[in-house]
Amino acid sequence: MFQRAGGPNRPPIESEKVADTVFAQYDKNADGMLNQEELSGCPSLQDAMKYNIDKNEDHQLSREELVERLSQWANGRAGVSSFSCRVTKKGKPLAGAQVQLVPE
Ligand SMILES: [Ca+2]
Ligand SMILES: [Ca+2]
Repeated sequence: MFQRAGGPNRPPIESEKVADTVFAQYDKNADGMLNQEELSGCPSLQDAMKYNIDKNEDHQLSREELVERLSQWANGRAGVSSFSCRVTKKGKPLAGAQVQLVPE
């Protein structure tokens, strides 16, 4: 098994950036959590809630939970075949922010 530079406990910068963008877009009430209603705007994430992404099982997605999952996906360790989430900012698509992580 390979270990990436930076150690296994440090989320890649990309995951942090993606999480920020996702929350900027979907956290409508800005409480730092994505609830079921907010997740309905992003079917891929809503789907992901079925696959242990919701660590504390409060049916809401925290930024930490998202970053952790994104990191796992980025490292290709999760059993999710694909993740696609179109990110827009202020109603306009954010250039280069289409998120697609496909584990090998
Ligand atoms: Ca929220
Ligand atoms: Ca949670």
